[in-house]
Amino acid sequence: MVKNMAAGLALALVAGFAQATTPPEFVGTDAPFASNAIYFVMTDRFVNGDPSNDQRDQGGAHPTFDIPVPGAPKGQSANIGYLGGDFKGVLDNAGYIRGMGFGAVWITPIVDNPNEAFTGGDPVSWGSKFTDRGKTGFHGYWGVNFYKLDEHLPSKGLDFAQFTAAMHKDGLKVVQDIVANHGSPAFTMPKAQPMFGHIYDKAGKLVADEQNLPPYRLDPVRNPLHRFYHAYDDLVQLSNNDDQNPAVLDYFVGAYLQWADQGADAFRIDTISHMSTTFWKQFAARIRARHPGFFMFGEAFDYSPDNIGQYTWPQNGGISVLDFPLRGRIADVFEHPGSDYAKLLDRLYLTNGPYANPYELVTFYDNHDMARLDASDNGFIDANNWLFTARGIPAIYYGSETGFERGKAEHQGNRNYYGQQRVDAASNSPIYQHLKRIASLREKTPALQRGLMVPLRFAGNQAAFYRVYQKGDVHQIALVLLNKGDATAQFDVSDYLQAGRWTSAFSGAAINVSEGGSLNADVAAHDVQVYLLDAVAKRADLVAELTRLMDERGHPER
Ligand SMILES: [Ca+2]
Ligand SMILES: [Ca+2]
Ligand SMILES: [Ca+2]
Repeated sequence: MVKNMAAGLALALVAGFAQATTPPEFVGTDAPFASNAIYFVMTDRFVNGDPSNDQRDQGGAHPTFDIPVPGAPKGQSANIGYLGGDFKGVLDNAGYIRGMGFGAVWITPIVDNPNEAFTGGDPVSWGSKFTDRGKTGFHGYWGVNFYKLDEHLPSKGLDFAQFTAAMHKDGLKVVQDIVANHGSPAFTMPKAQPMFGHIYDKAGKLVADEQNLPPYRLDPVRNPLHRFYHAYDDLVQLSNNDDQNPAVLDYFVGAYLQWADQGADAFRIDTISHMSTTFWKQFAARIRARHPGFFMFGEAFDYSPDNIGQYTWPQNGGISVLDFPLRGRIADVFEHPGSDYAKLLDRLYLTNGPYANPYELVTFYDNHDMARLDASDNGFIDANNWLFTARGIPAIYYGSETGFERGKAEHQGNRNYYGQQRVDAASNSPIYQHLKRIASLREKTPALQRGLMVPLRFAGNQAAFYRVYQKGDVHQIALVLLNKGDATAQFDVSDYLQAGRWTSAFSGAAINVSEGGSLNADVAAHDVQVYLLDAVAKRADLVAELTRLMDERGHPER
């Protein structure tokens, strides 16, 4: 009897010991890439680091350099020619980007684009949409040879592999923007132009040619050069790659493996919804067979979570997406003072939502394909304070750190040249100063990068939530308090509040919270405060809520 009791006691001790040393895991995502915030540059429009690759005389009768958009109002401008930005311009500013608190740079497509301005399509005018006549491939999205670098980007001693190696040395990952749905504009030219509508293989051999024919006139059955394309159109005059053709899949897997082998760390996939999930599943599997865990996120330009969630599911390739549904609400909230933070809450989908994992979505407020955020400096500051503390991986479009060309759409200045002078002056901008502060905090705070999110209060100008990351040696509870109002806000938090010594992430000041106590804090106008408790979650209702969030994180069928 005594012996049995001793055995029972020993078992209880073992169980107690195991419980004490291995607390449950509370993790939004473990994808290593989610630790990085992303700075997105349109390479040609960031900084011209090497004038010798500008190709200023390119194009003959259809020159490609510096083509202003006609019809600009006085004092404004936009441009559809190349303006000189290149790998060297990005690398020269790696310290600037890293210093702001970013861990990755997303660059526009690097592959060879046509060497003339396009003569078909509809003419580009001030503010026009879906117009390409007179435009060049400065943006990179008009691929012709997906195995070859465009001549505007590299410098001597700085090809893509050398670029990624140098960026890595400076602490930055490289997100490569990839396209598989389409090539270049392929029809409606008054006279067929070289390269447009063509696709070349690694050896430089022509493998596809639209021959300036309208898609319905293509003959994929008899003409091998038409087989790459669907015989129907998709996006404006762009060739429409046939996602059912195994040769198309092989071509793009081969091309993008080549660039991954040369050091790309992640892919942003253009126009993902214009190809089948069958294609993407095979594509992702073949990339990850050689590069396990390779992070990818797609652009499905669609504000319906029902439509875009499917790409994230494992059966469709497990590719994350840009968070368009949340982006719509972010613009609503931060472009309009007096708006309600509650608008953001129902686009987070923290449990049983449409996404395999909402913590892996790439969050943003604007990009090159829509009007830039039309907000005041305070609106940008508030938007950044939100993006860098809420769930997801923040992506900031170049120039947003100074409110560059705010409110402007494509062909109105959205993609204008930023340049070294603006980079050098950026630290004078209050947007930059606040962005650097919150991005640098996210960079050193695992809970803000990858922790579960526990909403507390989203109302009017105030939002309060926890982020909790608990795994292995890391156990961190962050309390985020956001105020987008014009006056100081007082927060009094007691829900799920664990007792202990909390510290202000910015000032380091300590606040002791007793059992059942509350945390009172003032947050200045258009500001954020973050309080950290480096402790295992042990308050019972907090643990219960974190367990529920963990169990129900993401799509129920994932
Ligand atoms: Ca250049
Ligand atoms: Ca070219
Ligand atoms: Ca398509």
